[in-house]
Amino acid sequence: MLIGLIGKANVGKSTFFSASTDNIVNIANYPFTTVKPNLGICHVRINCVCTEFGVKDNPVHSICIDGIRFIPVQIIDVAGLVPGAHEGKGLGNKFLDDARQADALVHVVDVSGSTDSEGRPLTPGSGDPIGDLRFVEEEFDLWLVSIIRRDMDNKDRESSGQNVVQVLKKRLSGLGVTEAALDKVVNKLNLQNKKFKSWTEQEILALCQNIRQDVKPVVIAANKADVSTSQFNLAKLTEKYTNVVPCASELEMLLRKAVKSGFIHYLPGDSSFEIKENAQLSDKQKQALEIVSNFIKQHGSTGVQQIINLACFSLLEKIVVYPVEDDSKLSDKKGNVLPEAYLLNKESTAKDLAHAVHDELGKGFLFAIDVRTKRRLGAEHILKNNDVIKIVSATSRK
Ligand SMILES: Nc1nc2c(ncn2[C@@H]2O[C@H](COP(=O)(O)OP(=O)(O)OP(=O)(O)O)[C@@H](O)[C@H]2O)c(=O)[nH]1
Ligand SMILES: [Mg+2]
Repeated sequence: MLIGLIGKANVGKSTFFSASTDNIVNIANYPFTTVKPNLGICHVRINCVCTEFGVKDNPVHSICIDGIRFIPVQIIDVAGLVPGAHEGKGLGNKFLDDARQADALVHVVDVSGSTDSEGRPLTPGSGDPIGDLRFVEEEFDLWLVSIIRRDMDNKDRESSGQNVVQVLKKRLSGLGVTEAALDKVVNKLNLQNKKFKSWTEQEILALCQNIRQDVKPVVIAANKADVSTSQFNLAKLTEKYTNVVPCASELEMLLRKAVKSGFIHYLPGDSSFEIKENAQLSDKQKQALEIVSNFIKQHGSTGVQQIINLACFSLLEKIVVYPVEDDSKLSDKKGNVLPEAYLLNKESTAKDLAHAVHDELGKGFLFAIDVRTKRRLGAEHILKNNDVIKIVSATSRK
């Protein structure tokens, strides 16, 4: 699973990236700090089944702390957009190619209104977050248009005899656009029988807008919500858009630094933190933590973890499944208890899980066992969230 961070220049995309990955990248209060994409690993947070089973787990790829499991997910931070990016303004929009594989997007907005449309610093409150959001959506659509238009003249003549969906599928490969999704959009716009060559600009744009909405689900990270000018814009944003989460990436980054320095007890996504008794804090550090504490009290969290979880579980509707090899010890062959937690698509089957673990395991799939009920499950059995599953296969993992 890949999350793509997009947005206007200088809104806090790289701060969100750093806060969610512990991977500190260039951050500065001017546009185009990020030129090359940053790819990293963030985590979704869930309640682990180790608590229910009363076992001490030792995960191999995820992390479990006191019954809270963090499952890795990829995240990519790209350069910021400005109006006219499709005409080459700012850094253009070609860099969105780096985020084309994203399953879900986090659209970062400066909800405090402290930047103009090109990302230059402004007096807080004077910017226009809704206007920013709209132009970024438009630039994203125009980037999709450019993909469709790429080599249209030469390639389309050859392919003009083909079904429209086939032509588009080829063009949009690598964007995660399925044939079914394309079919739906083309039919909705009533374009299924129209020769692709004769589509108008308006029709191509409408197609791209619909593809964006259907194929690239979005969470809006209303960032810099710690700035006092945010309240008004936040209310306007939530009125007009769904999936808006107030967020203060900078504060999350500060908390993670405080954890690393051994000053506080805090897990990403917690609704509070505790200063350790022996922490030697300067007045400045105490003040900074006080600001974070007030923000968390008001909003329930810094918003960063909530956004990642929302992308994974609400937008992409993933479920978590724990495969084990030994159903009495809940372990793998090496004795690691609840070693893996897989994020699978809703409606995934027992055989899909086997393939996700290892292709060989999937090929030789015989049956699976639901560890809770001891029931035998067939290949097509649909898994549910939090299932713990043993797979029995003719071909085991080497
Ligand atoms: N108050 C406040 N400032 C923030 C927050 N997040 C980021 N900033 C500030 O916003 C400015 C821009 O942050 P970046 O993370 O570099 O923004 P970006 O969107 O990656 O910028 P480009 O790469 O230039 O497009 C920096 O001065 C950050 O310190 C936040 O949650 N609150
Ligand atoms: Mg950046």
